Amino acid sequence: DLRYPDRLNCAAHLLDTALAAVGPDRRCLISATETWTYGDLDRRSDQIAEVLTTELGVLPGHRVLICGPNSPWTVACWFGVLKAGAVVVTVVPLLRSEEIATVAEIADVGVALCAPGCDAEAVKADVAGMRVVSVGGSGPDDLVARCARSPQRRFVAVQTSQDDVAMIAFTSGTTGRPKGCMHFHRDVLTIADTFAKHVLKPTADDVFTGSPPLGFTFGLGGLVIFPLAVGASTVLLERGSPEALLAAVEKHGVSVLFTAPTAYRAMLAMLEAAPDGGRDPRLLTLRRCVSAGEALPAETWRAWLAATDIKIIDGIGATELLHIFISAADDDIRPGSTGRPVPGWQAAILDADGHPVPDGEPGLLAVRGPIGCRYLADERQTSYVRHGWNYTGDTYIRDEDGYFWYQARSDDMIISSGYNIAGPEVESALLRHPSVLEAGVVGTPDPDRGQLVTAFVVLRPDTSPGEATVKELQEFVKLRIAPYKYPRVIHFVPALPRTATGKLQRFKLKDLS
Ligand code: 3UK
Repeated sequence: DLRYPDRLNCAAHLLDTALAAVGPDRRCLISATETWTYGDLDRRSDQIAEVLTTELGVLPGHRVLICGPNSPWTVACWFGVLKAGAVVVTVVPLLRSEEIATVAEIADVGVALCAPGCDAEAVKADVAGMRVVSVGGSGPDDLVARCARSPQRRFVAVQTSQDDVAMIAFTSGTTGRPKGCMHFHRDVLTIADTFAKHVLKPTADDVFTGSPPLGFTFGLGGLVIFPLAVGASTVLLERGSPEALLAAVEKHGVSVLFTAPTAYRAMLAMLEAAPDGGRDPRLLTLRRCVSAGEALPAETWRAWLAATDIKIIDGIGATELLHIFISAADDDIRPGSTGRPVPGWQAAILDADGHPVPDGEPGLLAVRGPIGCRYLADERQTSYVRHGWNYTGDTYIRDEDGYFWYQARSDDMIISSGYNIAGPEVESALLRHPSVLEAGVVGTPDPDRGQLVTAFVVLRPDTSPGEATVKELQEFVKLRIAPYKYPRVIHFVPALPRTATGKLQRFKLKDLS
């Protein structure tokens, strides 16, 4: 049942529910230097709302940009802005000032809350009328200092409607002008009541951690909304490298992990078998692992199962639809497949005209459910939302049992000598070779074949990148998938270009060759 009261402020609702369930002294946000209880988060977000409304002129409906690392203060800003009835605008950190300025202009941002890492002054110069306030920096104007001075009184959260916009999340897309995706207050609760409730099933005793930035809705859901909706605690890492993830799991007894496929592979390369051949002693508390952002190859899923006895939950989500809408669940898992629609969601494979494509054949993934895509002032709305469905831009196959198998981003399908080839399938085949750590496969222009299947491969440290290895990898692929798909060109590289959210930047690979 996804009905919510008409008057709904998702921030106040989440915190009030958690406080009623676990009380104010329960640990909520844990960072390298601080531990905040639920009471701390409630009090500090009240103070932020107070400062925003009384000192910074923020009114309900105003847009407030938050640019900060995964930290307790970034979370407090998120709750404070929403309690004030304003709209949170999120970006992933590490954006350059020019990109932040573009986002600020599209979203008509009045106030920007920026942690020290974010180039606040540079942004200010570019956006007329935007006030930049530092968070966790120094000086009397810093938000943390303002909060310390503000009266210790309760802020009565603005009574927004369930379908008032709560947040505008900018897509982590790798090309083109950034798109702002608007989501309602009810949408924030809906992700906890669909994917989290039916698939993840967390409890108040769980400890969450992961690598995605909070400015990316994968991170916001997995590291803030899901744990807080059940009164659990969450470990926020400023740098969620694979080393840092392993260390955090051990140090804080983490039970739920959110990260992307590359990080699972990198962690596997670092794991040590316990003396009895069992699980790495650092990972004993781990219970659930979620992977999203790009496809999880069956090989990675199997290797993680062998090392940890945990079945990774692969799920596809999108900024447009806030979080995960197709996923594996408990024992309902086919390695290499994304799984089936999350309860509450429908998915279909359609052609461009909205007609169904038969099972077993590739087509466009179309989904619909409790959350929809609403771009902020962007004409691309009508290419994402068509025929009553959200077209995610992915090519998928549904099998006869209803499982969805990722092929590629639709505009990344390689066409070589008339064959359609999905780069990720070739990548999965390469990853099965013991010398391959990472692989990225793209189509590059070729006068004879139209496009050539070209692979970029990161080898394990002990392998030599010579012509013999090229031949060996090509033969290896030919034996495992249809031979016409094998990479005719293989480049060895030290690393693959990826976004802050773990996605392979295929356009950069194309430029490299
Ligand atoms: C791709 C996947 C195969 C796919 C996201 C979980 O990634 C997220 O949002 P973005 O807007 O990108 C969306 C696109 O990414 N993708 C994501 N997950 C998978 N492809 N298998 C997967 N498991 O192309 C999709 O259209 O950056 C993921 C939760 C929230 C999110 N925003």
